[in-house]
Amino acid sequence: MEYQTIRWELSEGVLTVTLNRPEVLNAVNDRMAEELLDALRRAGREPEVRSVILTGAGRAFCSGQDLRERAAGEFSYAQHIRSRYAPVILQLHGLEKPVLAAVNGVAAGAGASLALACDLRVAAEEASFLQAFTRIGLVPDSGATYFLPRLVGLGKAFEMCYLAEPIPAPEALRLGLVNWVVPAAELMDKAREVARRLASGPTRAYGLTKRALLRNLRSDLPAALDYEAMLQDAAGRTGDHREGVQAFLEKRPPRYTGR
Ligand code: LHQ
Repeated sequence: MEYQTIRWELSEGVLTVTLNRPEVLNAVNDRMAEELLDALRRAGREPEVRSVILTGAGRAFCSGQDLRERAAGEFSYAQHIRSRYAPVILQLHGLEKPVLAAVNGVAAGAGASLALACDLRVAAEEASFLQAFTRIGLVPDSGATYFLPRLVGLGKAFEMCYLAEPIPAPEALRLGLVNWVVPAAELMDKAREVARRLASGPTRAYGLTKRALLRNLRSDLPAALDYEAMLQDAAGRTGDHREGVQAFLEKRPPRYTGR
């Protein structure tokens, strides 16, 4: 698929996907949702991709649904969310490689949900998170009601969804909504530093770690212990595990290949 609304750049095992409609603050139209899904599926398939950065072109990360694409209320929102947004969120969440959002500016509505569905978030000092939905009489969607209470607690999630005020990056850091805040000029350097480190790590173990953390959000302790044991069998059979132990015994840094 030829991309018109996003950019795909692969370098040193790090795939950078850039939402690229800066004139509308990277609002998501049908085409962008399709391209994003295609890019994330490719990221899962291609072994050269060992970590992913999601970011936005221009001054915003993403302003959510393109409100100009269709007249309000004139199509099935349920069908639109199920066919456009849910597959992207599930793909981001299920991608068994580390995924990092580099939040360069405002992340609003479903744009915030895209950032929340990533494993890690680094934000520019000027970035903000806006649960814009109730401003236009809508319900938070694309995973916002799933991720927000888990990341910031129910009380803060209510506040963010009801009042729909932007949460500036420094406050987002205090809340645990983002992992790092850096000056805008350093955003991509920081994102690449983290993503490169992850891209040279034991990809399969990271993927299985993601699976365990996400599944065990919904498990009791005996089930969590059992699931970890099962995944450890898979990790224990990888070449990267053998290399990790060998490197430890030889007192040298490991050279992981992702296999
Ligand atoms: C936009 C947008 C935008 C089009 C800025 N669309 N043009 C899922 C499926 C089904 C139904 C509905 O919803 C959903 C999920 C959702 O995502 S609902 C939430 C949709 N998003 C929003 O409500 C946010 C709308 N945008 C804003 O509130 C502001 O633009 C923010 C706070 C993000 C930024 O404000 P400013 O920095 O003041 O920028 P601006 O408003 O001047 O925007 C710049 C341009 O971008 C402007 O165009 P113009 O031609 O006047 O320069 C905006 O119209 C355009 N734009 N967001 N979502």
